[in-house]
Amino acid sequence: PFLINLINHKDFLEGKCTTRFIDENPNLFHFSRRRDRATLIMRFMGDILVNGHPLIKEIPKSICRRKAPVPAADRKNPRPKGSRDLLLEMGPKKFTQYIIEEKKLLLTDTSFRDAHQSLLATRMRTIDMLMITEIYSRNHADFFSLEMWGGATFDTAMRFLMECPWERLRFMRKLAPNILFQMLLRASNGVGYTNYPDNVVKAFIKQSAESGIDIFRVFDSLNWVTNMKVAMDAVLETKALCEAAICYTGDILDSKRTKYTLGYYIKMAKELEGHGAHILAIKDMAGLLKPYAAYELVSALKSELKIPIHLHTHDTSGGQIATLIKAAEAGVDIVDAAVGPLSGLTSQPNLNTLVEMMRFHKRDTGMDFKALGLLSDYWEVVREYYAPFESIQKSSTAEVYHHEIPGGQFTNLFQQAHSMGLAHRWHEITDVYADVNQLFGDIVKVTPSSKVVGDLTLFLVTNDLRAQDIVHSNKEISFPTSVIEFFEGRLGQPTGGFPKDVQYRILRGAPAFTERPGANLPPVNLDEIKKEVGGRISKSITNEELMSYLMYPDVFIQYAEHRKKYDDVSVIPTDVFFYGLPMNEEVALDIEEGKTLIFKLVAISPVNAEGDCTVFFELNGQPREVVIANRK
Ligand code: 3PY
Ligand code: ZN
Repeated sequence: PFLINLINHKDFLEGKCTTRFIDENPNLFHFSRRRDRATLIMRFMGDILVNGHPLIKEIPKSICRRKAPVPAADRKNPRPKGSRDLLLEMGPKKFTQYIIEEKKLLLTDTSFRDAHQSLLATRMRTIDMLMITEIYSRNHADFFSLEMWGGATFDTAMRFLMECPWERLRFMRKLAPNILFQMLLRASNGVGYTNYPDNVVKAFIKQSAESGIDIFRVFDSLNWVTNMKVAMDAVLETKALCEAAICYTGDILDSKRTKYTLGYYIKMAKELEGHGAHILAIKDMAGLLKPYAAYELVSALKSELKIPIHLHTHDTSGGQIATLIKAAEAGVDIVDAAVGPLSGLTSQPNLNTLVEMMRFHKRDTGMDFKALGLLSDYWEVVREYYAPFESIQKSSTAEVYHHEIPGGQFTNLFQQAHSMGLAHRWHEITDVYADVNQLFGDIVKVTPSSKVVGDLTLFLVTNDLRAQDIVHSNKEISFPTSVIEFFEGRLGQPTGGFPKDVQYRILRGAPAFTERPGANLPPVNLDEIKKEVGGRISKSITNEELMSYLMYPDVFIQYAEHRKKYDDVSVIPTDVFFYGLPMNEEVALDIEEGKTLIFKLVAISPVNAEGDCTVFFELNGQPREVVIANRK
């Protein structure tokens, strides 16, 4: 088998091997039998039936197993021309000019990313996205963009869903080549929670653009422009659009809040434009930008900048559609919204409603009511699959103006609190969150700075401490690592600096950085790590997988082991993935083009003396069984 592996190796065939070839290719020694993918996937499905899915603590009373209705589309004719076709045709400069001249209010649909990040703890799976992507491309080529990648989706895809984020991107790209794909990038924090070395950030961006991203929304969690430049420069080296963000916090209309004023935002926006941004984003991650403030901010930005403006908000207060409308009146070019069933509360405002509210106005989006309704019908059913991940929040709330928790953090923080047995203390948690923000000197709160505030909040609540106790008591406290690192300056510098007394207390007088964190991180040897990881998982890895490893080393290894053990579980429909296949029912899995596996569940044996169950299936009509250790 070694020889067969060797003579089939691409580099060997091309005569490119050196004397180190064998050392550099550990996979040559990987003489695996031809993997029987069906058996591996069957093992996963058997495990779910016997032990349940580890993410599902409580099976919902009624499990939704309805197929989400996919609208009809004309698949015979070429796809309509979309925003991506225009960008490729015109290039960034002309394209942004076209945006500015366009009268219509342009729309980004966040359903594939922020909407489920904010409502369903980012648990939406690739299969539910792929089923509808082509419909977007054929029936909805009038969207400005689909926000469908980045933020927390990268981490959760591997950590919880056991699927590859890059495959999601590439498969969606294939199905919708005509609409712009947009991602959220945390500047030097990539799609992670910490600053990465500059060469990692650059390599990640280059790979993301090659794999299909057209617009990078780049933001820094402390609005520290110094920390955004490496990422912005790297985007500007690709053919993609660089959309740089000002993160909005506070209230520009409140004259008592003197840190985050209109002048502060204008100054930052001009700096970003000066650094080459193609588009400016107003990233209102918690939904604090009130309608009249939006009117002032957008009007001022429109008169000060030459680049288009793209507004993002969250509807936690219930009033943010008014913000979008006032922003449209002030001339905002593009706004984010989510299709009805994935909108509202901590997600974006309702896209279908916004379209109707703008109907017959001079900035009418021109989008079709019925076609959008059909998208809603699809997402409505999909949301039901994820019932266990819904947050407790049933209604919109003005409380957000007090706690300022970003929409994308809200459900995650709640899930965390829930798993720590603190769900019943949720309102206390949101109060402490607001206190911790004040303790930190009123910072911009967005991933990862918001995670630091969240970590300290949960720490204080579990230890029955108050934010004020930190400075005023001499008690020995072992703070969460993220809090120590934040005060060490590892995420960067907050506006106005760190409060000195709090910093002294948390670092116990140890010194902190004041320069850009990435400037102190040595570059990573990408080739060496690639080989090392290949050795660890006995399989050579792609550049995309290398990026996954660099962002999340342990999570990637755990995901890769899972994939080796169970193959690609992303092909399993969501109801079967989370809740198991019902008895005597069939499921068809398309494991690759032209290859379908049809599984039917026939029986599950009682637990035997060894603690195992046997699960009996029919696979494409043939009896198959799998023995599963009962861990319950
Ligand atoms: C993220 O970084 O994931 C966000 O959604 C920030 O708002
Ligand atoms: Zn958001």
